Amino acid sequence: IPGLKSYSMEEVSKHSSIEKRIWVTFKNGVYDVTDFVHEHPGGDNIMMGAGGAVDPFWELYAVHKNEKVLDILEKYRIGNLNAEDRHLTEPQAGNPYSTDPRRHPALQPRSVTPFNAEPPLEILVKNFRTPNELFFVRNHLPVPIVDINEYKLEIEGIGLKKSFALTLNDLKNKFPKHSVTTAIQCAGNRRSEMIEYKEVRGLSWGPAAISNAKWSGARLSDVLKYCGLDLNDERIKHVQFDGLDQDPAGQPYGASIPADIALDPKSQFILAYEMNDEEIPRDHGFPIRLIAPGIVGARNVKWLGRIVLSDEESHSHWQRNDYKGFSPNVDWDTVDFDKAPAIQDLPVQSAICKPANGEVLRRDKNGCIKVEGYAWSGGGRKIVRVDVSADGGKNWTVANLKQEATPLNRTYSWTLWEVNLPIKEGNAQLICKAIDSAYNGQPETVPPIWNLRGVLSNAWHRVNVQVE
Ligand code: MTE
Ligand code: MO
Repeated sequence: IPGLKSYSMEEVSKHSSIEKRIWVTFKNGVYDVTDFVHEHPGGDNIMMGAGGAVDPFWELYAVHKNEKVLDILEKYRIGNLNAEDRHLTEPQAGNPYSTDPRRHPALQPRSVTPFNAEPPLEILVKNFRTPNELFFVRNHLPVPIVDINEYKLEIEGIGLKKSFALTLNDLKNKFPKHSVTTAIQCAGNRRSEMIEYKEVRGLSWGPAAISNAKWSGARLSDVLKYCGLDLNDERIKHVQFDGLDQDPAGQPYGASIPADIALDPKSQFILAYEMNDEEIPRDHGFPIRLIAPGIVGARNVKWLGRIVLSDEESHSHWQRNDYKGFSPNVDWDTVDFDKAPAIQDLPVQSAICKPANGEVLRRDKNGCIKVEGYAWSGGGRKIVRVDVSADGGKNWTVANLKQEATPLNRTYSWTLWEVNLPIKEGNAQLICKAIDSAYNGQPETVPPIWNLRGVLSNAWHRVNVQVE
């Protein structure tokens, strides 16, 4: 825009805190976005661009690529970037997602860059172990390219005399291979039902942001014992995990899990190199992924690069300022992320996968229809019952459960269920609800559990059908 004041990049870079005001550049414009910071839908991620160009971040977080966003930004314009510095803001050649792997065409994308997708519901319940290429994908950043000859897993922190760097071969050859079957569920699974009630910030996941697989690798506890760690060292409160995927500021995706769970050999934490007996696919964490059975998807860190034994939680954005639950009346002006614990365990969940919403069905000779779905609970709690209703919740039929013969408090894989449900002709609402081994159940409706990030969505699942 001619006539506006011209600034150098050096000048812009001095404005990278609220006190000194926050300036950013986009293309040739200079913007003072200080007053917008608290309204930013991506929270304090905006601070990653403070004092510099936001172009590379916008390449990554492609939600910005629409006119509404440009209109908002233009309101904060204070000047132009001087001609000499314009080359600094030009996006680097190539799209950071161009080296992402190819995906199965059946996966339904909820966002393409980064790639987030879920399989169709009726396919999800066909297999107790979800095939690798159909397992839902939740990436925050481009999939990192890992050279297997260079790969090292770094281990450091409290209780270790020195830091360690283990190769993939070390992990495969120095430790017994251990397998665990576990479901991984995103905290945002079924968020779309919360969005239907009231808008939230987040990807509009249906009920298939969950999948189940057998994972194999070295036990975390075996690897740490090999490093000389006393697993009962009381000084260690959290185990932090960093991925090899990084944002443009060089910050890795990271998470942490309380030490008393992560370091307990019975928790079966695994540094996995196999998924369903195959090499882990790139989308799911090649070459090494942390498997934290019973713990929310977000902490099952993919492309694992570093483990830190610490007295505090990971400082990652996704640990401290995301993936937390709040009361329905908390909004973006009042939310205080320090006040809520990070989601670790997850509440009991279930969903109807067949028939599909809106389906027209015929009854069998006994006046029944077949209904199928999944159920799962966090913390290793086994599903003990699934109730299904064909009349909006007046009468319930108990479903047949297909599950592993694992103990009540250490069942990490999901339960698939099916039921022949007596039903009348006409329009009907099918409902399912599950009970876990702690006798926890699901809430009846969304409003009392609605929250601004749309996480922990586990109300009774409802599907409308027409019976002829
Ligand atoms: N690990 C890394 N390094 N980067 C990520 O973006 N996403 C997390 C978790 N681990 C993520 C990650 C989230 S939020 C979820 S739900 C699961 O991975 C999804 O695992 P999947 O893609 O194998 O289904
Ligand atoms: Mo997630």
